[in-house]
Amino acid sequence: MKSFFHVSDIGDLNAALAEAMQVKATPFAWKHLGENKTIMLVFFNSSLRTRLSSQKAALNLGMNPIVLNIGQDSWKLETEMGVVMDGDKSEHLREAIPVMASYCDIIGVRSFAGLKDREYDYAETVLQQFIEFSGKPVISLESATVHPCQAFADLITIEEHKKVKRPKVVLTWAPHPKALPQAVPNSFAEWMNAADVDFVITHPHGYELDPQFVGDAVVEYDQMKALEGADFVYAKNWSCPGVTDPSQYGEILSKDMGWTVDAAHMAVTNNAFFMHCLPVRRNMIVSDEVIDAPTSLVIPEAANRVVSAQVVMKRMLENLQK
Ligand code: AN0
Ligand code: CP
Repeated sequence: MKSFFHVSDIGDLNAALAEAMQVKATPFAWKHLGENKTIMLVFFNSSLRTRLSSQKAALNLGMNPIVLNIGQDSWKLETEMGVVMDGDKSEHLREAIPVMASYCDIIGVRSFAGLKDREYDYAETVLQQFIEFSGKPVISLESATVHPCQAFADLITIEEHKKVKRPKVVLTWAPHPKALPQAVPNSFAEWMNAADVDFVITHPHGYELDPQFVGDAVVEYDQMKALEGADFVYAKNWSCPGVTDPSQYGEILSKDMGWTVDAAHMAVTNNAFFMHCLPVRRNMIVSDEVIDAPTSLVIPEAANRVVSAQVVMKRMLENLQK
């Protein structure tokens, strides 16, 4: 695996899930693979789960993780090409990336969407620079448009908890006070479309995700109707993807608290499990009652972030040995 961005990068999903279960059962069985190998984990944005689960996954594989928080531990980095660097950014990615690459074998990058320029974000401009200028395998640790380590962990969690062969999975938008990226719903949609599930997306008008991620999913604007008979309810806020009106890209179009997932929403489901990638704002996205119920999977879902990261790193290490 050269880079990890899209569901297509992981190949056959059943094989990936089988490998995930093996990794989960015997996490230290591949400790030799990472010997004398280093992964650089570069964070332009805050993180709890991605940071810790990536470090843990690397350590399980016997690999050394180095974490760099850009702008806090490092110089502030310029990401735009061709600019006069007379502002507060002391160093350009064009130098910083090859320097970081010279100290490691694999690079993971967290770089959120700026939510100002749709074209810039959807071209994955920062991640593409890491791919181009590092020459190393690159993992998206949530980049402008995707969060594949999260979506893979979500799929593992669904596989572990499903009670029917082909469960109904509903991705529902929920309100949030700040404008958030579309990376999590984009990747979740992409992975669910590739998985053996009935997939429905529900959101208020104007929140249509990019067609490349919606794929063949059913989009239902009536949230209650969408949730009927669901086996898994996956809540997430996202800002306007700017598909129907590009001028609204990154804006908050709704704060309708009627979309908060509460007991009344869960009552129309098939006793569904509740999922969220975390961090979550209680009583905005989901009521206390729903997230604290035994059907809430948020903690096992977060725990599976180690498993998904470890499968990805394991495959990259195996590839380096070829
Ligand atoms: C981020 C987001 O919505 O993309 C990270 C989620 C994993 N969430 C927040 O910034 C609250
Ligand atoms: N779910 C997730 O990626 O969490 P962090 O932002 O804390 O890494």
